[in-house]
Amino acid sequence: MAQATLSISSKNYSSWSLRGWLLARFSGLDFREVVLPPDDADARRELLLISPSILVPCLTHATIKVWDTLAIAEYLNEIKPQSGLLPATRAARAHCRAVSGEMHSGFGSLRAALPMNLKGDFPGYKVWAKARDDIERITTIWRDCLARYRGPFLFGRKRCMADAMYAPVVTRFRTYHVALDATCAAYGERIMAMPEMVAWIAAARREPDEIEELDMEF
Ligand SMILES: N[C@@H](CCC(=O)N[C@@H](CS)C(=O)NCC(=O)O)C(=O)O
Repeated sequence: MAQATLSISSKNYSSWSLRGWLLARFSGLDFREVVLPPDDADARRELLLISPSILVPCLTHATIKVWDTLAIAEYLNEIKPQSGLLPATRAARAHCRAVSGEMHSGFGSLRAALPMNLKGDFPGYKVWAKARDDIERITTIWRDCLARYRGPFLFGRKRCMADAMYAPVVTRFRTYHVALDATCAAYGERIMAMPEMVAWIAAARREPDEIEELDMEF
């Protein structure tokens, strides 16, 4: 039986849950997922007991509890150093941490304007200027990484922390029909084709429909 549990919430709406879950899957950790319904007051009380920040994802590994996605990524890298969550060279690791940090602490305009909604499909969606600046920066990061480390993933052959961090951006670009250059579009296809993403999206589609108050930054 899995020694670890990962608490997450809506697979359709919760981008941080997706990131934490992908990180755990990329690491190869044997874990059980605990899905807390985000619109249920009892579940929120349960979350309060599980996660000190009252936010998901939260990883419990034996007696150790880790919350906040970047902390989870670093913890997983520590317990599964061969999994490639961070690249092999110090310079690439520094770069990977920097672009992962940018996603973790930034791109607020993009997150507010284009919330993750895997079941949504909004052709012709008007993207406001500040969110367009975020899109410009994100696609510059992707192009730079793919050129420097030669793909197919951001830091080369293995999926890493940065790919998990940007996966919900890939889905947002599809949901809101954001036009991309060929390099970024191909990267997006690659992320969407990962078996982990296919499984997550299938589960999101099985979730009950619209939780209206979650049709916002989440
Ligand atoms: N900085 C946090 C952000 C986590 C976060 O915002 N999680 C949202 C879901 S995507 C949440 O738990 N919301 C709980 C709630 O609103 O009840 C991280 O990196 O994990």
